[in-house]
Order: sequence, then structure tokens, then C-alpha cells
Amino acid sequence: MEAKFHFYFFHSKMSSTINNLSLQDIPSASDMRVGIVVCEWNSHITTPLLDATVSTLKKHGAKPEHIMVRTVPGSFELIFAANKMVKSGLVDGVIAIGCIIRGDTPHFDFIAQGCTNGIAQLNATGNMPVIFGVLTTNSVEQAQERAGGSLGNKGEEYAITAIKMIDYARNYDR
Ligand code: DLZ
Repeated sequence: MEAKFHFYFFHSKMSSTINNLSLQDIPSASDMRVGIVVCEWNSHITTPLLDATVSTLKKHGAKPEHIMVRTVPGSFELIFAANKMVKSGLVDGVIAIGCIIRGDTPHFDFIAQGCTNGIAQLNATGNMPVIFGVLTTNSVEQAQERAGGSLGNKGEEYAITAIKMIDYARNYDR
């Protein structure tokens, strides 16, 4: 465990990245159970995010039967559903996927803030990582760019972040 921490510390300049996310030394997910909660709201965005998340988990060794996917209406419900998954003991980490797009009313701010705070609270108080896979954008176009468009698919980042954080948690559990 110690050697691993040192490795991360001394190799801060990573050449292979998705944006700022290092793609080097990603742990195997072959023994990881990952829960995913995904929103129906803006499903034309959340579905490609989900697809990329699942395919990236599999690419890194996760077994299909160890990936649990559940659907909720909107991003505000992610908190409740993710909390249930955390407490179920059936998974090692959770990825919450949603897409909140700014509209004409202040609703965007309340939903985005509530969702962010709720997921942050789960991370601060729970015993496993809950990955914040929620796009908050000013337009549909911005969301599309990040869900398989010109800026890639953030689902890949969610999956890799989940794998890294489950591995991180395990290093403390041992
Ligand atoms: C109500 C609402 C609005 C206006 N916009 C979004 C959105 O852009 N993305 C999203 O995931 N959910 C939205 N919702 C639904 C709320 O998340 C929630 O489902 C309802 O307020 C019911 O609790």
C-alpha cells in the first residue's frame, strides 16, 4: 500500500489523460461491484453517459453481473437512491448520473445545489465513494458536447474515477 501512495506522489506529471484525469495505472475492476443510479430527466444525455460509464467499467475488467443499474426520475432523487445503494452493502461504490440544464427559472440552481450538496454529504459520511456524474450546463448543446460530442463522453471519467476511488477505499479498509 505504501509503495502505491509513493508512486502516485512522485509521478504527478502524467502523459496519458482524459482532460485532467490520469489514465495510467488504473486498477483492475475485475472484483469491483459498482452501482449506478441514472436519471430519466434529459435521458437523451444521461443514456449516452450511462452507456460510456458501463462500457468503460467493463473495459477495465468489471463483470457485467457486478454492475447494478437503477433509474430515478430526476437529479434530486439521486441522493436518496445513491444512499440506498450505499447502505445495501451490495456494491463497493456508486456512480450518480444526471444532467441538469439551466432553464428560465431559478429551479436549476436549487436542483443543482441540492443534488451537489446531497452527494457531497454521502461522500463525507458514508463508507464508500459516490461519484458525482451530474452535468450542469447552460444549454442542451453543452450537455451534448460532453455526452459523446466534441468534448468526449464524461461517462468514461465517471467510471475511471469510481474504479480509482474504490481502490483508494480498499487501501484504507485493509
Ligand atoms: C424539475 C426539474 C427541472 C426543472 N430540471 C431538471 C433537470 O434539468 N435535470 C434533472 O435531472 N431534473 C430536473 N428536474 C426534476 C428534479 O430533479 C426532481 O425530479 C423533481 O424536482 C422532483 O423531486
